[in-house]
Amino acid sequence: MQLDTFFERFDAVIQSPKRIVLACHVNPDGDAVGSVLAMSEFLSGFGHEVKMVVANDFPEFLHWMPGSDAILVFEKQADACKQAIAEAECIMMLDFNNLSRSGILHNEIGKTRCMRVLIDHHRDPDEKSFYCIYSNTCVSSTSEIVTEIILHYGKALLNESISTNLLVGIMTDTGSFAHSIYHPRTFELVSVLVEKSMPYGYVHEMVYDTMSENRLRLLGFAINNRMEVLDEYSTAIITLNKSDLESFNYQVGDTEGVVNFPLSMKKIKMAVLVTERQEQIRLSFRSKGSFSVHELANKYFKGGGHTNAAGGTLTCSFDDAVALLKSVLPEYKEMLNQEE
Ligand SMILES: [Mn+2]
Repeated sequence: MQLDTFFERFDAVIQSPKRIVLACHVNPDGDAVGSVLAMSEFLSGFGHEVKMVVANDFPEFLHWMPGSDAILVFEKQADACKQAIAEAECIMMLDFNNLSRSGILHNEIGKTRCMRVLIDHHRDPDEKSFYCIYSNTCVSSTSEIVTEIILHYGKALLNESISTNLLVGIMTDTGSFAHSIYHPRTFELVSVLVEKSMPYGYVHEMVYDTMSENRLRLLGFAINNRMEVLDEYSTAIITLNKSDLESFNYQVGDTEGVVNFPLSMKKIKMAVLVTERQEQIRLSFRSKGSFSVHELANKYFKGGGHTNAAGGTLTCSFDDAVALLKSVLPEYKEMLNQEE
């Protein structure tokens, strides 16, 4: 959808007060939570009655984010979430490209017939299901898009809490400005946000320097004891099963970022983290350069995302998931070993 069409339709949506529900992908990360919180406050300023709904809880290191207390978590507050979704006159989905990525919310949102808006930066958005779409895969984060949308309505609307939440979204989706930055505009937007946000050092510390001892030791264990380097495929795989996670008293968010560490080796082009969760196996993929983990995650692991970062889930056993991953590597051998 062209930008002017988006704003024409988005304008029509926000002109008169409505009951709006904001939702994001399952296992919400900093960008999902940041963009939802910022959009919620922005829309509330136009007189809308806004409810934020997520499938499951988000990591502890995001719980300080301004306004996050108001987020309804389906796993804990199913009735309130169902009611909010059923009563919504408009549902806006941020930081995800397909209803199927909304986890347990999928069924509830699928039942509704109200207007749907999509704001996202993942590949292959499901365009059919949305009336109004702002999808750009060449930006760092959904929070970057939300910053552009709010700036369209005026810089004065960026107050301290909105700016802080958007800054967290961009900061976390770029690994603290290390990757996924495709143009200088990202830094221009960050500069605008930092002018209004809580002090930059405070925000960074709240996100990155609030780990528990267990979480840091789990990272050390993962790299020392559970990382397999497959030189033949320029790939490193970290596998953490249920008992590994339990022995470090795993909390939501504790494996966040673990997958990025193997990529810091020069010889590694792709890193994969496989974790055993309640009823499923979760895979996180990261890559350097032109190798697309989106394609791989999409083809074999019921997932996708971005060229250099993607996720997937399987419902098989942990060992089968690891075996499947290893079995598909030969197909990508040439691409993984290509000089950039
Ligand atoms: Mn994102």
